Amino acid sequence: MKGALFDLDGVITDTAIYHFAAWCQLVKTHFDADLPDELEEKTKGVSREDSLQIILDYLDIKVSKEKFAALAAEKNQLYVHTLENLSQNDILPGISELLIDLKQHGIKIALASASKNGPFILKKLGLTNSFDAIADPAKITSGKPAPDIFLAAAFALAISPYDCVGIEDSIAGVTAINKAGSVSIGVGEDELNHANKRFKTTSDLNYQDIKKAWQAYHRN
Ligand code: B16
Ligand code: MG
Repeated sequence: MKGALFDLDGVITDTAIYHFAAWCQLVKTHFDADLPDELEEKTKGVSREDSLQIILDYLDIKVSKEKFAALAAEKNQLYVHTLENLSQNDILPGISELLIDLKQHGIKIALASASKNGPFILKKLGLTNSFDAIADPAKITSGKPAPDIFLAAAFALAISPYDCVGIEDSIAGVTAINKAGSVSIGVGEDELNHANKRFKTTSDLNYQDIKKAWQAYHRN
């Protein structure tokens, strides 16, 4: 194990509620509609544009290209506005310790988030220096569940994806790690049973158990 590829939302900090609140507000304003909770799970880890398409399909609404771009931009404004007070206090439990432990064991660390706000959020959390690389989601062809962002993150570390673990909280994200050929570490419930190893919460994540999971996978 040489590299650790981290998802952001749901693993490092919990911005999912802000994403979904912004989508709900957008849809209420423009279409006077409400979104069911299950759409939060369906848009987790999914790019801004793909999330908007999922929401429009659910509402059975078609919009022009221009309107689509304007809606995506407005959602982002609403979302970024809610991030204003984000700070070190918003780092999920166990993550700061894990990042330090990985570094002490010589493991390189990269961000593999679908979010174009990733660098801004890491800065707000005071974690920019903990990362050796940040994969740019604007430069990849296909979002999660495609493996592209995890492949880009491993490439940015100059490490083979086979020598990396990926840490994810979303269904699409775990699928993406598996397709990339890295060892998938899921953080969540049974919906992540396709992960090579699953932890219930970020507090349960630790270097020794992650390393064991990596070794067990490579023994098989
Ligand atoms: P943005 P992750 C994902 O982050 C979120 O889970 C998802 O809800 C969001 O649509 C996506 O980032 C894009 O974010 O609009 O900020 O570019 O889980 O991949 O870290
Ligand atoms: Mg996530």
